[in-house]
Amino acid sequence: MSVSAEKWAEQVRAGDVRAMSRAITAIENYQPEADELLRLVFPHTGRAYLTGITGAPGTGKSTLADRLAAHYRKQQERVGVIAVDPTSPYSGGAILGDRIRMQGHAGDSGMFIRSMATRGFLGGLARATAEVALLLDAAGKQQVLIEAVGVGQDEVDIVRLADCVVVVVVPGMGDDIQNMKAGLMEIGDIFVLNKADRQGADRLEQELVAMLSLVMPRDGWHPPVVRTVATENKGIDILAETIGKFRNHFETSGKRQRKQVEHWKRRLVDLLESRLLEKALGSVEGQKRLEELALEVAQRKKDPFAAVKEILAKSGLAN
Ligand SMILES: Nc1nc2c(ncn2[C@@H]2O[C@H](COP(=O)(O)OP(=O)(O)O)[C@@H](O)[C@H]2O)c(=O)[nH]1
Ligand SMILES: [Mg+2]
Repeated sequence: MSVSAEKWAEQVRAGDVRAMSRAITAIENYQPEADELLRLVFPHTGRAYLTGITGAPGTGKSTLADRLAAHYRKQQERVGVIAVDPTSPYSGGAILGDRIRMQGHAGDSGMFIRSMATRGFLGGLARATAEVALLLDAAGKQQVLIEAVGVGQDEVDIVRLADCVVVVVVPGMGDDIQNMKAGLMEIGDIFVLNKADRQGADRLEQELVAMLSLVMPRDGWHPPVVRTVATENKGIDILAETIGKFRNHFETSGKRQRKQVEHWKRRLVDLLESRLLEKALGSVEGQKRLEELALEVAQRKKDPFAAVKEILAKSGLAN
């Protein structure tokens, strides 16, 4: 490492793009210095507002995130965007696909866009995303947008770390509501009916509203439906306003703190789990011993409880 962790943390806090990129790579690769960096910047976090944007591929999440980001920038808010969607047109702040869409943000120092690799993550994608969000928070980004395809548990975990979860649906995707994952229905704080320029928008809205009326309001909040045409920048201001309302609702009712405590409880358990695993099986011999024990258990030479007991004893974790 060419600079000290302290210097690095300072650069991150100043929003230095190279320092941030290096930090994100360190997080992605689970490098020990990432922990040290996060430890140093942690006291300077807790100010960013995290909005998760999820929905099926092609519903317009990237377009919405992009437009929402532009909206916040117009209000002089600093924005960070994390795209956990392999098909997203962002790449490390550069544009891969849709040039026109991102052109407006190129060279804007108040905006940081990062697309995360989605494969082969140690400790899970949700962990890496949460840590990158912390980093953006430390760098003074006031609005952090997290785009994730809403398909698997991993993605649900990703958006769960957000303060506000926006679920995007579009007309014309078969029996839309019926196909929608029950999990998505439950985690959505705000539903966006994007591509409202398309046929079937009215019907979908009716279905959505009917469905949402059956969902119990959470702490007095009824998830509203916002119609947008992201490509035409329509409805973005109302979406931003609705996110603001949600934020106010939870901040004034003190529920945000409770959510945060829940969040950190989960994160602490995750951390503990990975640290314990590291301690128990992190070494080369640990891995070898795991293989041997698994074989012995498979051959019924040993029972799994004895095997675990042995691992714990070896790593000094048993009393
Ligand atoms: N007609 C229409 N097309 C849209 C709208 N929003 C996004 N799209 C298009 O839908 C496609 C997928 O958008 P994208 O943002 O990449 O979706 P993602 O996969 O959910 O991130 C792109 O071709 C967009 O230009 C919209 O409101 N109306
Ligand atoms: Mg996308």
